[in-house]
Amino acid sequence: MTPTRIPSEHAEPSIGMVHLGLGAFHRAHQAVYLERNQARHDGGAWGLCSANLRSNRRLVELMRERGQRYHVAEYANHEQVMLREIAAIREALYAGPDGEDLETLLTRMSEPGVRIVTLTVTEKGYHLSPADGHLITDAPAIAHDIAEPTAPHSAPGMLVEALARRHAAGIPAFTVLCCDNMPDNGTRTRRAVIDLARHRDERLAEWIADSVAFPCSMVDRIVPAMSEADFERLAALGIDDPTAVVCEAFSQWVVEDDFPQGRPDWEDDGVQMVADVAPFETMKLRMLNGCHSLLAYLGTLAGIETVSDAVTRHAFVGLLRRYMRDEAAPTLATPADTDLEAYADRLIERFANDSLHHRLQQIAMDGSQKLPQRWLSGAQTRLDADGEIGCTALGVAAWIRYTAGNDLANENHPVDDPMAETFAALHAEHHEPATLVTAFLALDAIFPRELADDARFSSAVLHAYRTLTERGITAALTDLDAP
Ligand code: CS2
Repeated sequence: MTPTRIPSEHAEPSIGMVHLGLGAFHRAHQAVYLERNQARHDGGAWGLCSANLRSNRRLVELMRERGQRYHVAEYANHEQVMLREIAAIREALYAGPDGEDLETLLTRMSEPGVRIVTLTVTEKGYHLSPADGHLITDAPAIAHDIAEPTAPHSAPGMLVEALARRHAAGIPAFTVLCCDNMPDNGTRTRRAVIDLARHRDERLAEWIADSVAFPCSMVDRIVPAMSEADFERLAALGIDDPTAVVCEAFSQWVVEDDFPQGRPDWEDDGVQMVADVAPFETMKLRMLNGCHSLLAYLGTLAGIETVSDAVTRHAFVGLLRRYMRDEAAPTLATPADTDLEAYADRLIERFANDSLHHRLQQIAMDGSQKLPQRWLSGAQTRLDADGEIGCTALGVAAWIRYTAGNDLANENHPVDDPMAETFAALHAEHHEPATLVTAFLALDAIFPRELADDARFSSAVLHAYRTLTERGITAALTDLDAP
């Protein structure tokens, strides 16, 4: 295979944007759009300062050693790969409690030249209740930031402190652009920041409410965590880069156009700038991420390791198609010009990309934070219309079984979730499917009351749970077809 190579040759941009959450997704998504922008402007005003807040200090060190130049390998399939060199990140920081860069990060966020702060800190990084979006003030990082607001630990805390400094210095606020997979992600981020600011100073909270824009956005690109095998594959292509990222060729970014302090001319880099992101966001969360989570829990229970392995099985593809057609698509106010059938076909193709080795366990993590927007709000809409919810109920049953920490053949897997201890306690306490399912559905941080109390939903989950655990996955899938 001969990869196509795109080197980075532009001049150094000045820093105009700070990013919180320097993970693989940021490097393979936002930074790639900005690389294009900087190539067109030979540098320009929108260089990135990107920080890790709590984890992966080593990555930051490695990036610095390499002057923040790294590679993104975009695989269309295993014959077609594009190797991009990215130099969009001017500065990499580690702002964790044991790091020395927190002050540098806050200083950067307070500079007048920084006009946008973007975030990919994952759903749990906002410390909002997944079910209703209120700020969890007793989460340790938030409790810390309420007590010690000038040396924050959480992403909302960093935003509040930086905005407080700008306010005090008379510097206009930056725009906050959330790039995590949450519904109304800008509105949710706004809530986290304003609620937290209120604990500190009501006037600051009001200033934020009046003067900070929190546009919503939808991000889409499949970027698996890197494995040793990925690095070896890249070495065979001549790329010896411990900070490289592998991803799919597909990429989409839809952004609400609300940037009072200015923004890059992103529309010329392939970003869709729109007035309302919600139809795009809901479609992507329920269709793509909803399917991902179905595969993650059912596939892991069946001992399958990756997304592409799972979709070699007809029964799984059948489940995804049925879920998208009968349970997700009917709930969507589709963006103009969207053909949902073609969108669904394209998703199945993307899942089948076997160059990605996208591990189901990676998707399965943090289910408590993901289920509401991927499955539960859609299920409620379906029930309101007397529609189908069988695939979603099977997904919820599989997730409950998954949180026991082993698969249907009793092979163990880690349960990586902020609520993992609660799940373990429920499994230890309840051995009867009926009481176990009832106890899980009573977790109101995840399940809205109306849905949990709907007998159509709870009995479908219980039925699916019994079938899955007593008769296996094939029976549970076949059972969906039963009248
Ligand atoms: C995945 C997403 O890990 C997960 O939960 O569903 O990261 C998914 O790969 C991206 O949202 C694709 O855009």
